[in-house]
Amino acid sequence: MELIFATHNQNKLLEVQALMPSHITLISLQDLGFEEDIPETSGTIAGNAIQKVAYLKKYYDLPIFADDTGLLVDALGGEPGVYSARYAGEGKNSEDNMNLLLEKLTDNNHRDARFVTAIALDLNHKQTLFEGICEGSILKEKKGSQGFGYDPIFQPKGFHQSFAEMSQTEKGAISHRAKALFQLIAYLRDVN
Ligand code: ITT
Repeated sequence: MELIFATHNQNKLLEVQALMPSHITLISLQDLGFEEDIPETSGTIAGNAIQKVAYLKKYYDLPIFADDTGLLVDALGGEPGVYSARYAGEGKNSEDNMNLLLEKLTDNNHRDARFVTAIALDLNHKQTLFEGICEGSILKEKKGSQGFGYDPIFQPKGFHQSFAEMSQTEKGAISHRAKALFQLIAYLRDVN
């Protein structure tokens, strides 16, 4: 089957491509030549995933899914959460976002955090939501150069490396995104 993945984030696309079974053909926004920004103005992670799918649905009548992800830090009351992409402000990048987070946690030893991914699917005009969570903690400094976003400062629970020190396969075995995606894949297998 063919499935549109409504993301402009090439790193997400690569992670998802690596985990998709061969009977599902992923169509990227690049494949479609769709360059428009997709609004993400909902107050929740799940709401943003639903919003991205609904936006693309206006243009394409194919099965579509979208991923919205946030990093929730306990000591900051769940920040940056739904604001993860623009934590340090509009026009800022992942380095700025990580620096701000590290600054806010300076001298704080309570560093528990989790990544939450919501995947929204529209299949034959029926909407379904899947969620994946990866528990971990925020490191005191950046470690590693793989992955993307907040990966250099996030250490998943039970591991001694940051996500950015892991290969794509290692991250893909335990990540928030993989957990949500495996549910999506199982759902698609059951409905077909
Ligand atoms: P799309 O909306 O086009 O899919 P995006 O980069 O805007 O791409 P999100 O809103 O879901 O994606 O991401 C929110 C922020 O969280 C953004 O800064 C990402 O870099 C970061 N992020 C998402 N997934 C991540 C992951 O697996 N590891 C580290 N950071 C991640």
